[in-house]
Amino acid sequence: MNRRKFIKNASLTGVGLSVSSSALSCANSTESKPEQDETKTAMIIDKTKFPKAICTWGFVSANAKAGEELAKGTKALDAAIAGVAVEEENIKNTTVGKGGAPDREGNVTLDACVMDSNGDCGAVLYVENITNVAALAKKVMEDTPHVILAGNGAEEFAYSQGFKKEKLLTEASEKAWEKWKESPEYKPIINIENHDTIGMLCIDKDGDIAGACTTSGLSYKMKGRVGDSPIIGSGLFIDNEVGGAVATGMGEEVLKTVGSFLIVELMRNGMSPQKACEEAIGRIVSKNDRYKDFQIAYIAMNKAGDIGSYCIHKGFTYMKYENATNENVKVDFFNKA
Ligand code: SD4
Repeated sequence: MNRRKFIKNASLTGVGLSVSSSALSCANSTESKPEQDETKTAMIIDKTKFPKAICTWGFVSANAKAGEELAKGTKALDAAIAGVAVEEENIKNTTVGKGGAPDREGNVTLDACVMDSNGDCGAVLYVENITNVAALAKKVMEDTPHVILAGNGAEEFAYSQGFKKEKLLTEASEKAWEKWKESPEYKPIINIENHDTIGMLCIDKDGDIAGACTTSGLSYKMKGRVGDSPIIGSGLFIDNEVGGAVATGMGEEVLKTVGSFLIVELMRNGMSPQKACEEAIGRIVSKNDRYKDFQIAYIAMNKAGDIGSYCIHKGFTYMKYENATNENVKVDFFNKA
C-alpha cells in the first residue's frame, strides 16, 4: 500500500491518524521521504473519546477525582496526581500513603513516580513522614536537575517545598504489625489478598498521556527494600507518541522484566494494549513456576485511548472513567488451573 492510500484508508472526518513517530513523520512528509513501515497498524485517534482516566484496582474515588479533573481541563499529569492523592490520604488503604503497612522494623516508607507527556519524569524512594509522595515526585521532576531522590534526601527536599511532616503509621497499621511480629515469618510475597498499589494513567482533552504510581510496597518488608513502583520503566512508563502502562503486584518480578517499558515498546510496534499486557505477563510466567505464588497485573492505554489489562491470577480489576462514568472492569488472567 503506498503512503497516500494508507492515509486515505485511515482518515475519517474529524478523526486524526497516529502510528509510531516514524510513521507519523512520514504522514506529514513530502513524497520524496521513505514509505512508512507497512507492518505497523494505523491507529485511529478520535478525540471525542477523551479525556479518560484508568487506575489499578477498585479505587472508585481516586479514579473519579482524576476523571473529574480531566473533564475540567486539567492536564493529564496533574489529574493523575490529584487522583492518586485520594488513596495516599486514605488511611484505610494499607498499601499506599498514610496508613501503609510498615517494614519489619515498624517504619512506613513510601515509593512513587510520575511521568509526563513530554517524557519528563520524577521519582522518590524510601520516603518517611510524607503522605503525598506522587506530588513530591513531580517536584523532583520540576525543581531539581534529577529524576530520583531517596530516603532522607527526598524527605528534606519535601520540607523545603512546603510538604508537611506526618506520622504515616496509623493505629490500625501498628496493631497489624504488632500482630505480625508475634510470628514474624519473612514471606516477601505479594499475592491477591495483600496488595493494592495505585497506578494511574490519564489521557487529557488534548490527547496527552501521563501517569503516576504510588505505594508503601511490600508489607513488613526488609529495611531498605524498594520495589518496582517508583522505578521508571518498571512500575510506570509513558511515551506520549505511543501510550502508557503501569504495574501492580510483586515488584521484584516486574523489575526483572522492566514490564511497563516493555508494554509501551510492544504497543509502539503495533500491538494493542491488551496483547501487550498479555505478552508482558507471558514473559514473567514463562520463566518458572513461581508465578503460582504471586500476583502481577498491568494496565495500559494507547494514544487512541484504547485500554488493555492482564494479570497472573484471578481477582484483579481496574477503574475506568470516561464520559462522566466511572466503571470497575474485571480483568482476564493467566492462571486458569
Ligand atoms: C511493590 N509493586 O512494592 C509494589 C507493590 C504493589 O500492590 O503493587 N502492591 O513491589
